Amino acid sequence: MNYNRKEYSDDELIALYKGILKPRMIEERMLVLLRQGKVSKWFSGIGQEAISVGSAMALESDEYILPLHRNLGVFTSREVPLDRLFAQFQGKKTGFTKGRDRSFHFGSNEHHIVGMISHLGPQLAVADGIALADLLDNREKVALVFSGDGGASEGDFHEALNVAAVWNLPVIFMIENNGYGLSTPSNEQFKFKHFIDKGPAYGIDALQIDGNNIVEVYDTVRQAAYSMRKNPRPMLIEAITFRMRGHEEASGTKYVPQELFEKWSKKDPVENFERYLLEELILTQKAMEGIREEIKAEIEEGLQTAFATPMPVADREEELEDMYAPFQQEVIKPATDAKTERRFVDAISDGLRQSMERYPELVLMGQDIAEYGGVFKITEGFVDKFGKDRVRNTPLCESAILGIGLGMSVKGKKSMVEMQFADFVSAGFSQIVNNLAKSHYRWGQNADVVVRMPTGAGTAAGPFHSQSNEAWFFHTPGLKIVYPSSPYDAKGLLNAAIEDPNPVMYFEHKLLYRSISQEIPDDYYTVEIGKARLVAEGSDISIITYGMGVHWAKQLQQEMTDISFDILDLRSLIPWDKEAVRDTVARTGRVIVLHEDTMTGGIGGEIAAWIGEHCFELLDGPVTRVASLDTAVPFAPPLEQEFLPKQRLREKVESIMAF
Ligand SMILES: Cc1ncc(C[n+]2csc(CCOP(=O)(O)OP(=O)(O)O)c2C)c(N)n1
Repeated sequence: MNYNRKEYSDDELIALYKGILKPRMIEERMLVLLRQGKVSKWFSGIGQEAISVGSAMALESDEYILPLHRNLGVFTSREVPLDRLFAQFQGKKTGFTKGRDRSFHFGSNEHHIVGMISHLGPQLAVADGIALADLLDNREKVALVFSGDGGASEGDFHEALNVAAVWNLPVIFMIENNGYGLSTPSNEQFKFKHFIDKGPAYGIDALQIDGNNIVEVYDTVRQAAYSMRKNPRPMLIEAITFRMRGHEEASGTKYVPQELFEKWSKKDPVENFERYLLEELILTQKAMEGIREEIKAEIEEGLQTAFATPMPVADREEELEDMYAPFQQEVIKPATDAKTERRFVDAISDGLRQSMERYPELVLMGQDIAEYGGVFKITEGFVDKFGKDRVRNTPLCESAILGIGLGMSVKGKKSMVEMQFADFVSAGFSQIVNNLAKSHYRWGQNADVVVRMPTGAGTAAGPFHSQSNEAWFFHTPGLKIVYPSSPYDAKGLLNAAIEDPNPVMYFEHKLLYRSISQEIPDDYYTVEIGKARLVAEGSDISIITYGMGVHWAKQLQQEMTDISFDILDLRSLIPWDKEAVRDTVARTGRVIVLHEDTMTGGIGGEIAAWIGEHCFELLDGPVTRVASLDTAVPFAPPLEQEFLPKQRLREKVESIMAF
């Protein structure tokens, strides 16, 4: 192997040697522990250490790295204490996730590392978000994120590279091309020859390097980072390497031709570098032995501490509490009595504008939200007021933008991501339910992101511009969900959602945008998240609902004047106001849970179940649900009217009253 040391001093080369030796020695020890049944699962990076170590050592210590499952060398190079690292592998509380996640699935802001989620690809956009935050704050930093050749087939890879290119984000995309994705060889994974061919297609500079040559990796990343700090832009580095062991230890290597192992064993990144250092008289055999002894002692000490730590004891309260970043909302009242009549759509816009004024760290991202003002014109005029840095038109890539929101949170920013229509959130679903929702529980990193969701039917817009999909998120711990039905709540809940450091799904019904208006305070104010609103107090029947359901219930109340309705607008779906639900049940004993979303698996099912379980003695009849038909949302108005639950509400009220 050809090492070109350039101007690097002996000390620098020795530091690289120590750097690459440590993960190798840890791995060798891990393999023994694995055979002894003391470690459950191991993804080996043997043969690929030069990439992790060379990259990590080339960056400044406060530049973020986003490693994957074979990048032990990143953690060791960032000097993560070995006892904590091993405790993490063993699921101990003294690891980085309190025993909640395994192996390398953790981040540590102290070490400027954001670890992976199993899905691989979503990691890439998080790096974009970190780089964007640095860029906006003129910090002259780069972020480096890893991808395997297999993971690069995911759509997330394309989205992250494309946004990074368009926004000139200083991200190094380090592709470890080791020839296999689990058992799948490259020729079954992609048709192109080299990843560097992809760079220019995105408008990104790309370099191919020998991933087994630590000096080459180190030097290339150093130079790239130096240039990118001064002239922010992404770069793609393809490191050619080989996976010397199975995908994980249990999966074996039968599917890999033996000659490849023979060929690549000659290129071992540790042995070759050792030989070079000896030949160049930079280190003696004896000095190397000394280094090995030191590392060995450190490993053994770390292992002893980790093994001596007991397994975690589950504490239910703590488990539930840690799903969310701690936050005690203080409800803010408007400073004056000044009020203006505003439509629902204008109330949202007003709240967003005032939140932008209040939080300089808030960045808005969405398709066509800048000069065009968004398809519903909610951000009209925002670019002139707040500038393009903070009001960002995005390419068409929901997943990347949501991941960027998480990356921005790592750097203390707030994001509001506008879905053009709530339906399109499915294209970014994994980022929300796997990354944003679980991040705080896993390693204590909150996702300070509000996702605005123009939702609902009634506009003859067909199956893909009309859906109610709040139930997709209702089932995901870690998210909050708010769903206003009035202009007052629309503004107050949006402000509250932006204040909250947790990921909040904010649903806004499109049909309400321009059909309702109300006098609302001119000043900034917030509405309490988790608090329902009693719309009408009555004694005959309760309608528990939210969003458009509130308006249907109110209309029916006006039509059926002989019945005394108690109408409860939940306003927040997670958390939802159990006390208010109990109170309404206590007042009437007859309950309908109404929502626009389809019936099966809808939120009404959960609320009805809770009432059955906790308010049984208060009931005078069965808890009933009224919801849309279990079909897609149809386009033609007569079909859509039949789909929606409005017509069935009256019948249900009559039947419950007759019960
Ligand atoms: C979305 C998703 N699909 C499938 C998997 C299962 N899986 C985990 S790693 C892996 C192979 C990844 O290959 P590559 O990106 O080349 O990285 P390598 O393991 O070779 O380092 C697969 C298929 C996964 N984790 N996530």
